[in-house]
Amino acid sequence: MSVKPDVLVIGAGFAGMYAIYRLRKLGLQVQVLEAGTDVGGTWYWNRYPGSRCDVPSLEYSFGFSPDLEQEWDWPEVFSAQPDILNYANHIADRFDLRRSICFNTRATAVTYLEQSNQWQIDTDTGTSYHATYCIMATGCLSVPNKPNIDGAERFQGETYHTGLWPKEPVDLSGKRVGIIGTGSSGVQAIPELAGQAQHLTVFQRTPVYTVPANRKRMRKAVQDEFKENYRQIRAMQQHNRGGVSTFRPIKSVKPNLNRTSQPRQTIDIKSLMPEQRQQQLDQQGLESILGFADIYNDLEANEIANDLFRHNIKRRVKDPQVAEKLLPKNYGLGCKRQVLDRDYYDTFNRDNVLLVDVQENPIKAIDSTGVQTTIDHHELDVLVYATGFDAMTGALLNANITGRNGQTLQEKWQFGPVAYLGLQMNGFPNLFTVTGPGSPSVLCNMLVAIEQHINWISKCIVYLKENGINQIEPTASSELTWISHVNDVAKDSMFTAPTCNSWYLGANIPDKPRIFMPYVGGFPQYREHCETEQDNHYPGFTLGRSAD
Ligand code: N01
Repeated sequence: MSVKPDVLVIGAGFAGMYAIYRLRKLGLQVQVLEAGTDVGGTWYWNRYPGSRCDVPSLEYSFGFSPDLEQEWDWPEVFSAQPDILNYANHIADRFDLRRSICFNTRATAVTYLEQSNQWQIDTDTGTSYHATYCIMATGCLSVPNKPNIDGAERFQGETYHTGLWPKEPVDLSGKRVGIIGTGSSGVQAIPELAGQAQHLTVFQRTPVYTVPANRKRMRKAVQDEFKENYRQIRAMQQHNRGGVSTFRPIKSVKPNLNRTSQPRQTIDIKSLMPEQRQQQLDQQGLESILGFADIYNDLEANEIANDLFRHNIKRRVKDPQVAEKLLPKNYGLGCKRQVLDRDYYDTFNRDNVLLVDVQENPIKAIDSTGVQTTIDHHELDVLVYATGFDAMTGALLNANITGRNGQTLQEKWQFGPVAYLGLQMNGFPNLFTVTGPGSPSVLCNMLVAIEQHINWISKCIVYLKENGINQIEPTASSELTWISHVNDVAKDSMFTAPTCNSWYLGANIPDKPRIFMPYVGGFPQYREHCETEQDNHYPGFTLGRSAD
């Protein structure tokens, strides 16, 4: 006999997994629907060679269970995808989560039934599910973007997308491989593919600013020190803009363990003479340039830093013509998510790698044997799309969500996402989004953001139940006030500079409204706003009771 859940959750990535744990602890029945065959979300789908995280693993981990923190060991400071997926699997086993998940089940429609105050979720298995509350734990970077290139379906070779990489091993030996895209995924995959394939052709539209990734193995002494101090570290995360603590190991010395980028310096790049800047680059590395105080708010300072990056590329890449193509020119540091690499520029010194600049020489079509640009035809056995995602809104819009009065989410968001705190939308009662647009989301350590959202949602549902209430949705005015605040804090940042085109802005998807989607005001400020709502019994929301 099946039990009707209190809460339906879509997605069994880290958010869906933690939702099971949390909601069960609160005595609620929860059912998760997951399209994949197992847990892990992003880390389940993004198995491409070179895939790894840009947040240190001791921080990119859950804080809800001290036992979990103590028993799990990370092999590297910044983990590769298989290690993060192992962690996800361990959590699923340890907390017996899989019994609440229907795998191989994709939600095809999510509909609010007004009369019964229920959400109905139709799936591709033919089964429909019902519950009062629905949580969209569908991820921010989970809908792969595959550009519409003429003739793509005619390609006779193997085709892969980095965001949908197969579970089975892909053998590239002796093959001519092409890759389209040089964002974070492409930059990580390119050195690996070049090492495996007979030949690699890189189709680059926009060059990146990339810094060398931290490659350190985890030292036991450092990990032990983190484990001893985890309560303090988790508290520090709550007060950091990006949800990463400023904890530095003392006993195990060796600095620089715990950084995604160089800590902010108090000096300005403009205050240094050109030779001093060069000296810093030479002695402290390219990543130290990211720490200057002025480069994200002063265009002149930004351009000085951009130029140091270009200078570094010219030094690293032997062929000056290739180096020239790799120079980012039309936008500045801070516009896009910072890319981290392992041997990216050295890869272009290899004999088996060709760089094609598709700005200069656009892709005209794909045919049965390869890629045709305006001047060349590139014969390929394998074509890899590293072309990113329909970020933040893609998965929600694709889910066919219909709220009150038959209003679809597509209609509500036709000019861009409108939501309160990235948690709920007016007109869609009892539907929650995890790390949705208008929350810090992709600008924050995802696991910290996820825990905070699931804790908030769980507490909210318990409050409703305890108070005989079964409906909650934000008021239209709190939603609009919040969105205008989200826009205000983003408007003078590098993220929204006129020359900037990023997936944060939706600029990578044709016809997507250009709106800066995540909340740039920082995790602590955002969290306090959410807490104020709960402490004051949800003044920005309408609460109600309808027939069960
Ligand atoms: O996607 P992207 P991604 N013809 O959108 C190009 C996270 N992540 O998967 O810039 C030719 O950044 C496109 O060119 P352009 C991280 O948050 C994290 O790499 O649009 N090229 C671009 O070069 C990251 O930011 C990690 O001109 C086309 C590339 O494809 C986010 O995921 C690792 C094209 C897409 O880059 C997304 O990264 C991986 C076309 N028609 C991902 N269409 C880490 O933790 C698109 N492109 C380290």
